[in-house]
Amino acid sequence: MSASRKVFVLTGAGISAESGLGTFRDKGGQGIWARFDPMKLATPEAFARDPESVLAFYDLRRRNLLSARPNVAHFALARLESALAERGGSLTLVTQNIDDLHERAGSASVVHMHGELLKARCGRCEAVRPWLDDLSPSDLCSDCGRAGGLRPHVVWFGEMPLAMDLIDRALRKAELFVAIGTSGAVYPAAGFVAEARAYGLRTCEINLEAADNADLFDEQRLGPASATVPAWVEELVGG
Ligand code: BV8
Repeated sequence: MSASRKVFVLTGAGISAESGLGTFRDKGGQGIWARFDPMKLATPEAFARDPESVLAFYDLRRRNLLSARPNVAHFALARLESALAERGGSLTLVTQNIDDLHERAGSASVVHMHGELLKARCGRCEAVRPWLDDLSPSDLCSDCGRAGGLRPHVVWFGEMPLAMDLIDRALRKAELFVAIGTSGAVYPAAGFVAEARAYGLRTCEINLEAADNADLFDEQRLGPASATVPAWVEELVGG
């Protein structure tokens, strides 16, 4: 792996678990989706039906995020980004996470394929603006001045993920595909490893426990991201 200079990394909730942000489907049944029904809170239909409950759900997660801090796994990926650039290589960092911990750890280029919790989007004029406070149906859009259209700038189930063309182009150009802290349960992200294999990339899974699509990876490194990710980055660009 150490020869690889064009690296594609996909992260999931597992990389933010040690920053105190819940994962969705952890075995202990304490994941977010064990406590909240995604089909009642993370779909456009749910938002149309009951905007208050949906917005309250994201208010809770936004407050949690504002009191969270990036961990050593986030910092290791920021280091990898600059180290590869110094070597004429490149890192494409795609995350399913809606938190901003990669950016707070110093990653300059992060592709949020499922959106960003600290931004709001107006359903009327499509404007996207930073939003750090709770969000309510009576809040006015600062662009079109209308109320009732603002929603978290996140991708709900049944909605098209963001930057899919960019992601496909980067997958075709990369030499190594690494999935970190993701269970491989949600598509199209869970399908990237198969695409990577089809394009001839080496594939590696870094996870606490084997993902649903673990058999599609050439290599596996199991353990908490705080241990596995810095060690992997050191191996790739250290010394
Ligand atoms: C779409 C934002 C059309 C909002 C999210 C094909 C087959 C079956 C179903 C489908 C299919 N194609 C589409 C679907 C439907 C659906 C889907 O996949 N359903 C699933 C449930 C079966 N997909 C969609 O609706 C997508 N849209 O398909 O549009 C289309 C089709 C083709 C091309 C383009 C468009 C939209 C999906 C996005 C939904 N929004 N998030 C919000 O956050 O509220 S998804 C959300 O859940 C996350 O973003 C993430 O994607 C997913 C959670 O997964 P993970 O991040 O992997 O987290 P999880 O808890 O599951 O796992 C954590 C992992 O970490 C575990 O492996 C654990 O072992 C590990 N871990 C834990 N602690 C640590 C650790 N690892 C290391 N260290 C630790 N300390």
